[in-house]
Formats: sequence, C-alpha cells, structure tokens
Amino acid sequence: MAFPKAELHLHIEGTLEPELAFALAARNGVTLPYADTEALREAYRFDDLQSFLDLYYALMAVLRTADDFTELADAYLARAAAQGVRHAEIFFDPQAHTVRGVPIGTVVEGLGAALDRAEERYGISTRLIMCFLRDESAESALDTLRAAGPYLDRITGVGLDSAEVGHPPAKFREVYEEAARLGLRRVAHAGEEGPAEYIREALDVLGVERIDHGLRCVEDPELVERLARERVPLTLCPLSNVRLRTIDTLKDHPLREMLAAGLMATVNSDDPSYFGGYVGDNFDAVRDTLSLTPDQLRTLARNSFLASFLDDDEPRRER
Ligand code: ES4
Ligand code: ZN
Repeated sequence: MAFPKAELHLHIEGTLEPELAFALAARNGVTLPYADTEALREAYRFDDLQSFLDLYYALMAVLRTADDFTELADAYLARAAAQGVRHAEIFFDPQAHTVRGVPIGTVVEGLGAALDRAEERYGISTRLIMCFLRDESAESALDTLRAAGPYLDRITGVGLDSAEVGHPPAKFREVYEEAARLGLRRVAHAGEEGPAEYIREALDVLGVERIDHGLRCVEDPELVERLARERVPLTLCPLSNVRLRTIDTLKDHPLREMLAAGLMATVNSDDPSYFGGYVGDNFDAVRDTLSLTPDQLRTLARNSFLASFLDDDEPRRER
C-alpha cells in the first residue's frame, strides 16, 4: 500500500539486498560463502533472533567505504518512496562497523550523503538513530556514544538492539543518562523476544519515548493499560515477528487486539531484505491476513507520523 506513512523501525543494514551484497563484495574484494544471490536468499530461513543476527552481522563485511553506505541508503530510500514512505527514522549499528575497522565517521558521512538528498530525490524526510548492541558491554556503548560526538548534528537519537534475552535495558542506564544530557531522543527494542518486564524497564530506567517491537506487552494487561494511557508508541514489525518465529503465523499477530486496547501501534519493516518485505508489504500483509478496516489502516498511518521525531526539539513524553 502506497498511502503516506512514516517508517520508524528500520535497520539500514537490514536493507542490504543480495544483489547489492554481491556487487559490494566484488568491489571490495570480499568473498562471500555463497555461490550466488539465489544461494544467499536460500539462507534467509531463521529459527529465532540469534540465527538472523548471525547472518546479518556476517554480511556487513561487504560494507567498507562511505560510498557503500551511501548506496545502501539510496537503495532503501528508492524502495521506501515507492511504498509511500514520506518520513524515515533510520537505525544503524555503529559497533558492528567499528569492530571491523570501519570508523563511525565513515558510516555517518556515507549514510548522511544519501539522507541529505532524500527530500529532493525521494520526497522523504529522515532522521538517524544510532543503536547500541545490547550483547556488548555498557562501556562499549559509552565509548560508541563518545565516538559519535563529532557527528551528533546528524544524529537524532539512540536505540538499543541485537540479542535481547539476558541483556535487560537497565544494563545501559548510564549510557542513556548521558544520551539524554546530550539532548538525544531515546528509544529501545524491548519485548521482541524478551519479557514484558523489559518494556517497563526501558520506560522507567532508560526513559525511552518509544518501544521498538513491544509485542510481548500483551502478556501483561497492566502494562498494556499503562502503554495505552501514556500513549507510548510501539513500532511493530509484523513480517519480522513471523520470520524470527516470535509468532507462528501472521494470523496470530495481536495487532487488532492492540489497536482495540488503545495502544499507539505503528507498522514497520525492521530488516526488509531479510524478512520478506518493505513497510508497504507489511501493511498489505496485515490488512489481508488480519482483515484490517480502512479506519484501522488510517489510524496506523496517522500514528506513524504522531510517533515520529519530526517535532525534534520537544520530547513528547515528559517524565
Ligand atoms: C534486529 Cl529484528 C532485530 N531485533 C534486534 N536487533 C536487531 N538488529 C537488527 N534487526
Ligand atoms: Zn529492530
């Protein structure tokens, strides 16, 4: 569906399509352990979040220069525009690049070159959100935040991603306090594979303004009531949940119940190259499988703009 929408949960590294991966591999002299794009696509079968993350991090080996990141972002923006995206808040994982010897400045300047032209070329306004890898240490996250210092004019906020279970939000309390002092907006993945309690912790300890995924809040009625009352946006990613087997089938997705409960739900693509679709495809899938009404689709599209950081200067949730 191509009606206007904002995308708020999108990992730019997760938009790397097999064709671009092979093109960048050839250009950078990187050998991929797959015969061709077909064989690579065959590997996109995941049992859980970790099995996806293993491939996601391995394929990043092809991203080396600022131009590589510019091309990656350009390819995403073109696809997003075709599916009605007018505003995109884009995650990137600096630690996944610095660990390979690619400096954060290369990443930010490469992505930035594409984002600078996005309004004019694609009619898409953009924001950049740097994510900390929660399976790395809090010290590493703090080092990353410091390394981002010279580029903060290009960075709107911080997020928390990667392997969730065993890495509760509170591990990053100091990092998020520092991010707040620097005037950065705060979000975090919570309740994807991890328990509802991580959602509460992300709100209360990290002071986040949105929850990425938040799917497992439905296991905790009191939390659902709070999220609805406080209008906390949840950036849901339905196709991602199916591909990572968080739910068995799309029919089992609780989106209708979440909307009925008054939750501020949004629909997003997460890692569209890996999970079988961009954000318009996610909208199509939930519309068809969950029989959403035009009114519900309008609510989801409206929520995506309301939950965005387009109001850059004033944090939406006072706490
Ligand atoms: C991610 Cl689906 C998902 N969950 C957590 N971390 C991620 N990084 C990229 N995609
Ligand atoms: Zn995600």
